[in-house]
Amino acid sequence: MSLISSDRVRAVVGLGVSGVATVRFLAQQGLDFYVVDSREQPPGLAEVEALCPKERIFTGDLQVLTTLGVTELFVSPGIALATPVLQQLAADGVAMRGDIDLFRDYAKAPIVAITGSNAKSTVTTLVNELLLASGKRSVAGGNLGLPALDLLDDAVDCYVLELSSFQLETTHALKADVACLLNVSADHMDRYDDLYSYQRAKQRIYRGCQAAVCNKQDILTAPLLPQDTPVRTFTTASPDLKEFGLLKDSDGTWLSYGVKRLYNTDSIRLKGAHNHANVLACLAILDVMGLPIDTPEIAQVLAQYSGLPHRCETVREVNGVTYINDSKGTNVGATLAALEGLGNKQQKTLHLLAGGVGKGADFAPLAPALAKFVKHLYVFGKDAQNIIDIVPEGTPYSRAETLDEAMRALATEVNAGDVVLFSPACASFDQYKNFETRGQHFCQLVSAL
Ligand code: UMA
Ligand code: ADP
Repeated sequence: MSLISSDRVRAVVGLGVSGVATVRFLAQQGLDFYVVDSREQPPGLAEVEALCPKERIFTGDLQVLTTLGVTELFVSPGIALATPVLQQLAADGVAMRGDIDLFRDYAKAPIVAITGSNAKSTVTTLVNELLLASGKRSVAGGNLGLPALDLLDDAVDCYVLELSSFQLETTHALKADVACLLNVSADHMDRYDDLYSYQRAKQRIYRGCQAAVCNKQDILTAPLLPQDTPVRTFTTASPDLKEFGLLKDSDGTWLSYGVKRLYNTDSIRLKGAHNHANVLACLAILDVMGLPIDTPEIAQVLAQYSGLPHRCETVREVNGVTYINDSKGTNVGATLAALEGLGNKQQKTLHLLAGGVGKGADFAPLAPALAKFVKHLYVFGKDAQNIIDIVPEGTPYSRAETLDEAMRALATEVNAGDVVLFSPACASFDQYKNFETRGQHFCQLVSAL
């Protein structure tokens, strides 16, 4: 039986992967819908033409939505709700929903929902691995790549969803079993008026949740929930009694719960303080689900999980110089974490390659870390000048048009013992299709050295 009412006039807005998954799902339920995309030839058009009568598909302009008598829209995450035609329809009472809202209506198994400005994909994939190792039939998707609606399956024990602020804007009552907000730092400032409106979108993850996990060191992640909702916090400092954190002793640094030492950081493969925070968040999620966190199976996953490609990934060492690909560093917060995680406090060894599309970001928060850790900075791409504007005195920099050019400039500057960090602090779409192709290009340039 369909859960959604048949007297609504609905339209799927946008034909990327979320829109196509929504079309597929609505068609499977036997429901009628319109399909609209602002582009003449959207990527999913061919598949949608096989699922929906031609006279219900409109491409080239969203304005047509005002003529269809719609009452409910499924808006793709890449389309801002501030788009004038959507604002007009919302003011007329049309419901603005998204694929995650629809997923919520149909998902029967518990949902673990994860958001944050950074580390979402790392934590989502690791939680999924840990749940699988705990014997759960768990699946992961959402902003990670596989649209949530494609995950729906009655045989699943648990859904692990990575959610973006864009997806959360069109999700009204997620009611996750565990909702986790990892961190909030400025991103997508070309789509939000200010950090506060971006944070408000992120905080929607907590709506109606059964339990929450947040970051003790980031007040912007703190949830406002009924008092009896269990909340676990994590920190990279010493933990309070009912908190996940790091304890140091003569045997090293331990991932701990209160005073209980769980895992020595030497026994886990992910390195750097930011990754320790990520693992602590994963353990907090499992713990609040009532699952054991100190089993041999969990220990094995933590010892083996090396993270995803393009996230502080060591490419290779050439003549004593280590090259690191952090192409997924698409905002200031990610690049800061990489600089702090890899920088040497005693001696400046880092060569940072950065640039691309700044998405309206203020790069100033990078300045202290540049001064502290960076031996030479190389900037390229559309918003190179905005980065140059904040470079502190005493940090040498070179300006290039492209990554190839920046790599040529770098060749004469590096010495054995140095580390080359490709962490752009920017989106890639001025010169690349996405962060993956940008990262692959860096890896190719490094392979050719
Ligand atoms: N577009 C138009 N006109 C339209 C519809 C879309 O021009 O009518 C454009 C959008 O402006 C955007 C592009 O098409 O530039 C894709 O938008 P979309 O909403 O169709 O995107 P999907 O293909 O459905 O992919 C989305 C997420 N993309 C975005 O939020 C932009 C994917 O996250 C996600 O993996 C996928 O759903 C499955 O859930 C990508 C992403 O970049 C990786 N996310 C951002 C991030 O991580 O920072 C939020
Ligand atoms: P997201 O899915 O949120 O973009 P990823 O796991 O793909 O997150 O990592 C994105 C970027 O954030 C990478 O550059 C990675 O090195 C960096 N990063 C990973 N963990 C953290 C953290 N705890 N805080 C800040 N940045 C982080």
